[in-house]
Amino acid sequence: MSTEAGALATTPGLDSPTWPAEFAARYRAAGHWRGETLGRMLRERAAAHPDRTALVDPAPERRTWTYRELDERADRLAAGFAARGIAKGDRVVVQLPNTGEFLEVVFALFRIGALPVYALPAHRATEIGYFCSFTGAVAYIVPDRHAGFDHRTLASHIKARTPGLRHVFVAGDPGAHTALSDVPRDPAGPLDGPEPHELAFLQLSGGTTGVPKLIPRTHDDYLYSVRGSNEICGVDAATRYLVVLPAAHNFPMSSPGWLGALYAGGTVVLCPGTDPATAFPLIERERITLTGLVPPLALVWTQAAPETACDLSSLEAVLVGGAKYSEAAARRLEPALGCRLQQVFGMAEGLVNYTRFDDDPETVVTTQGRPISPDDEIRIVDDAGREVAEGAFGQLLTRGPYTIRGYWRAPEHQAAAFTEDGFYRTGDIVRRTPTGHLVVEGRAKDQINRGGEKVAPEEVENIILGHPSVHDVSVVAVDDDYLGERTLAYVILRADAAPLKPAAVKRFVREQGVAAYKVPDLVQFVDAFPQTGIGKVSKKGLRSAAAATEQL
Ligand code: OOB
Repeated sequence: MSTEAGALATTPGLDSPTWPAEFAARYRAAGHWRGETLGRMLRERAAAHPDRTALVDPAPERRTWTYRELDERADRLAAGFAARGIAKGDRVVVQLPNTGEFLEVVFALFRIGALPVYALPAHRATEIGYFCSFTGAVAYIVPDRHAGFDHRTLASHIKARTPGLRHVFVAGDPGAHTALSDVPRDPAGPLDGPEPHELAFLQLSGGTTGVPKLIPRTHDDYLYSVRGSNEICGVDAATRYLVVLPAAHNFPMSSPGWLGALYAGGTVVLCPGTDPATAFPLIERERITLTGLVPPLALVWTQAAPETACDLSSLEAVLVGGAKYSEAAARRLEPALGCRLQQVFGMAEGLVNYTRFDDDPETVVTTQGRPISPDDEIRIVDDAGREVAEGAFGQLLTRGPYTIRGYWRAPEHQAAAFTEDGFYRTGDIVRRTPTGHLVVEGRAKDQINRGGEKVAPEEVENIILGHPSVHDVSVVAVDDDYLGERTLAYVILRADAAPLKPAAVKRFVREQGVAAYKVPDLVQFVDAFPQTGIGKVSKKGLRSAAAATEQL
């Protein structure tokens, strides 16, 4: 595949730009890429300690699987999927909550070399329809019901309008589809499986454009980020990691997450909810040592911990990231939860930064950490792409052994998202301290970070523009004490349209079938948008107008 960005290395089957040969050689020589695959990793752990508990799924009744059981389940399901025609390189949209089936399914797909496309449980028809059609998915895997929503109905709708989608597998009662438990589990001959430099899965980008972009991660690069994270976070066989955030998100998957725990021979405990009433008793009962939270959850846990009757003393550290964690909130976490805080500033595209255990306490509460790898290259540049003075703010560009060189099948986005020499433009505004720690100061990209959940304004704007009464719309972030940011839609109605209520706009967005976190929190009707010098809608002007409006 050739791209506008010039001489980028590509490998057939990857469908995206990859690392040039000299970089790949350097990362291998440095021992970062070790020729591992996710499937073989689990196999080796199962051989080394078959009877250790790999995972605990506490709801509705407590189930535990040893490493041997998880490995065998993955093998048998891989055979069943293969018998159903799912092959290496095929895409499979996986939308499962935090349950044992999630791990069983993704390891089965890793074994085959089929690529999970990681949907979030909150996604609805618009997102899922897009993932299935854009990736040419052959299968879609759902729970029967989750959080009051019937995923089987959604799956029927998607299947009817996506001709290439051959299978829907359901964890639980299948309705009109195939139960995951009915997929034949006859042992198959050895599967070819993927090579370490090949793709392991497609992760979703937070998104700044009308539709999310897909992030191609390879086995080698991803496992390096897991191993590096484990070293930094002290993950070992005694680690008991609680998966609180959706297991499909990069943070609870690999920073160091459930993969880190499995890599080290520890135990993964899947949390069915995020609230202290669900999580705290589990921490006590399962003797949880480590977990990862977004800042709004960290706030809630910090407030609840001093009041709880649960024993949280097993907790050694809590990782907080995904959105800016305020210094004031960060200072309160350790005393309240009685464990160490580690800040994480990461992205599904690659680069992950952590504060370290031996950082001084001020660094832990005032910075978002420093990169995992000595080979993570960091550039902080001004709008013209020139490096800023040391310590000054600028846009963060990065390149390294686990940061992608391009999105999957998206050559049209290459030049905007990556420099010609392969640096990913994160869109984050940061400064670097003398110790090399990064402080996130803001954002240059058009994205709203709703407590870690990323919303692309353009996507929401396009939906609202579909309303017959709407002439124009602009979606911006407003500051929020709890979430950090919330979404505000400024709407200009058509001259001939009857007045609308904000609730009607929100309902319209919801009815289009999108994740609930994309429904605007606030809607304001205006006659015109502030404009920039060249007549474009000024988002900055809208943001300051929002800040000045009392009733917000
Ligand atoms: C994580 O990954 P994504 O892909 O959902 O979002 C990445 C973006 C970053 O570019 C940045 O804008 C924001 O989320 N972000 C933070 C942050 N951590 C992420 N902004 C301020 N402070 C932080 N600590 O969110 C993600 C992936 C792996 C580990 C942790 C988070």
